[in-house]
Amino acid sequence: MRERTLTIIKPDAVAAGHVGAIIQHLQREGFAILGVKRLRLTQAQAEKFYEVHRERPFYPSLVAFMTSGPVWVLALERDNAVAHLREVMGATDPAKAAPGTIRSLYGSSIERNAIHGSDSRENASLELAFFFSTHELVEA
Ligand code: 3AN
Repeated sequence: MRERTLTIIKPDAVAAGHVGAIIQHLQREGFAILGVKRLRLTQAQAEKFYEVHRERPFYPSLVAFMTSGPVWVLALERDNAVAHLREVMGATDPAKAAPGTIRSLYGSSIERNAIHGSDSRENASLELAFFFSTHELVEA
């Protein structure tokens, strides 16, 4: 079933010049891009976005990293988009991510892992609404 999900190309991958390659990778995987924004997350936005991790020891460092430079936020659509993006991204730790996955190719540590992808359909809806209003999502 056709479904939407959200990805963030993180500051490490943006700074390293991997945005073009990552977008090409996603398009080759059949994702249509319904919306795109390049922005720098504020402290408040990053804290809210990663709210579920607030109690984790890596939270302050994660928020600092995610606000350290510009990110690209993309609204994506394809069949089974949420699960497929998770597959294409690879495991959280790039060292454990399957060969050929985006994190394996472009990530450098468990924190600086190149890309975010929504982990459920519910979170995809919440995360899409966090960054885009409905009229900003344009059908392919
Ligand atoms: P995923 O992004 O694979 O869904 P989550 O939701 O467990 O992984 O973690 C959110 C983000 O927090 C990761 N993308 C990564 O940047 C960071 N992170 C996760 N685990 C760690 C860790 N053990 N140490 C440092 N950063 C972490």
